[in-house]
Amino acid sequence: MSAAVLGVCAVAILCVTGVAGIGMLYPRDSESREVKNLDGMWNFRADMSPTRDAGLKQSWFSQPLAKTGPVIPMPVPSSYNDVTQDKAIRDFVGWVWYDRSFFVPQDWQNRRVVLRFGSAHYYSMVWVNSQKVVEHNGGHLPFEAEINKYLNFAGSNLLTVAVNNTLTPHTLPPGTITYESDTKRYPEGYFVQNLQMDFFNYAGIHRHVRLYTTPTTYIDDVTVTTDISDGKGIVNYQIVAGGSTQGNSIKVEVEDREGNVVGTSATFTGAVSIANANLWYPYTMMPNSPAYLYTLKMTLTSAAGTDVYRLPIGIRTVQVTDTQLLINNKPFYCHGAAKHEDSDIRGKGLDYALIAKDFNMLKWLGVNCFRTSHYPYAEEIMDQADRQGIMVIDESPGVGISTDENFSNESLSHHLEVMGELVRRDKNRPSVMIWSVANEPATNKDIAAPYFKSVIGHTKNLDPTRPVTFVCNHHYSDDKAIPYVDIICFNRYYGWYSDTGHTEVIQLQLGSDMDGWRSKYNKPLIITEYGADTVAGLHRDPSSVFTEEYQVDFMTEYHKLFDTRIGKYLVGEMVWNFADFMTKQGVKRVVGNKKGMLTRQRQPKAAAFLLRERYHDLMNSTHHL
Ligand code: BDP
Repeated sequence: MSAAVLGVCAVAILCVTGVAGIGMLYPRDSESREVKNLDGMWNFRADMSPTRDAGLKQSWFSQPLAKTGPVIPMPVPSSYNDVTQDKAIRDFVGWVWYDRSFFVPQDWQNRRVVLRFGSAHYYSMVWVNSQKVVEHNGGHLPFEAEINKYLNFAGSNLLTVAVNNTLTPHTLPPGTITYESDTKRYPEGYFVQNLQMDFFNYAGIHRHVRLYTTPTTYIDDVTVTTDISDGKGIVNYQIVAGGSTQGNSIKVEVEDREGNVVGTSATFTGAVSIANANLWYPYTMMPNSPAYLYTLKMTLTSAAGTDVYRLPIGIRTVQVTDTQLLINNKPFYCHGAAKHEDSDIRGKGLDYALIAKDFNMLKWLGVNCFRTSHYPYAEEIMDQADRQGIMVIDESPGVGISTDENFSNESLSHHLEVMGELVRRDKNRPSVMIWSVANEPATNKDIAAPYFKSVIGHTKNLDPTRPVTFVCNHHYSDDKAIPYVDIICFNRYYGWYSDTGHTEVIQLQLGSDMDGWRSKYNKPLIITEYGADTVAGLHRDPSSVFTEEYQVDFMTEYHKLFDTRIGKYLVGEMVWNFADFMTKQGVKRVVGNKKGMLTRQRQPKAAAFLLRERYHDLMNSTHHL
């Protein structure tokens, strides 16, 4: 088998992104728009052929999947890995196929019909009635296509999706395939996927699949930035219309929570000023009225009729000074957690019960910020951060960038493209306070300097209003990319991966490390990871590694040191991790990574109570306005 068969971008010429227009607005109902959900039980078939290309060669998209061979029911959204009892599906690498049928109302014929995927991991091809409508390269961001010309309005339609989870040196995250040719040790054609990240490569159609309609002239995109001036909230906006550009007019209204119109405008680009504005604050800064959201109502009138789109917006500013992170010009101390999006059974599939539980647990812990380690999370999760007032470090899937190939021009151009898709999706979210372009890349390499200069510069061009960073695990003496960031984010494991079991060295080592960063760069710091694997229910006194007592002792040492730097230059701490999560199998992982404050079932370990007490104290001492 050749690498070309599995490598998703081995077919580089075909690697087009599925960008229908400029915008990627979340599908919302309105008086001019309709949304139809295509979630549910789909037909599923993994292409188990030795080269994984039988489906493509035999055009499985040209007929219902069940006619090409055996299919099983597969929920959408979900990862396919943990749903069946079949190890071959759990560990599958290559193309999997999904299909389902659907109808569209006949009165949709005169509207624009868009098919939108919240995300599918990693490379997707989509056919409607056997005709290719879109391809998308990347596992964590939405893509869509206008499908009017492929639709049958008089009967059933067939929707077929092929998804390939192969990671290559140029995907984000990157990975490789090893082909074993020693037939004394491996069966013929044997290959394995090597991961460069510490989480399971869950795959499938992970988020909603939806159809939505708009008039043929429509609101395609809007960019909102906000400011505060003399007690007034300023909403700067830029609206882009799609379809016909002739003779369109726009009405812009800002509505408060009660639906009162508090500001208006009638230009595509402009600013609305709101007197006595209610600012968007994280819930820890404004417990009685957190996360105030206004609605930006846009009404586009054209020869095609009227299109209405409502966007929730928060008025707030974010700034970084030499020593502080400022929200609305007030110091903000981030006490948070890094997360993952996975859970039992569904893998990384969108799950509203899990989202609600996670936000309830975040607040129970007293968390006021989280990092979307190590990929963009579902829009429905980001909605809750906006609504509930939790700050987010919004991270790209740039995790595990380590080999020379990962720094190649091909990788760089994909990384720039992914940052474009991420900023386009999340630019209007008040909760997003910092963009993180990568986690733990090999920034000790010389090539990392131009690479990250370019990715960070590109992201700043896309959004000049937010700080940009990457998360670093190198020492200040050998890192090459920190000069380009606005705020230093770094991960440390003293007393775990080094000096294992020796909590007594943590304060000394961490203190000199942090002071070193500070004196070299004069920028504020957030520690974005520190943690110890802990098997819930394992106890030992005095503590030793993997016990609940050790996690408590370990964190206590970190906390003592943090307390000596808060108010100087440390502007945030984030524990690794919010909850246990699945990884590939390995001798260092006992059914996944166990550094969670919570088990994978979201039950607290002893350290969760320690963290809760600390975060609630910090809330009172550092935040109340
Ligand atoms: C850090 C990584 C994170 C890992 C963690 C660990 O950023 O993805 O899960 O280490 O080893 O280096 O637990």
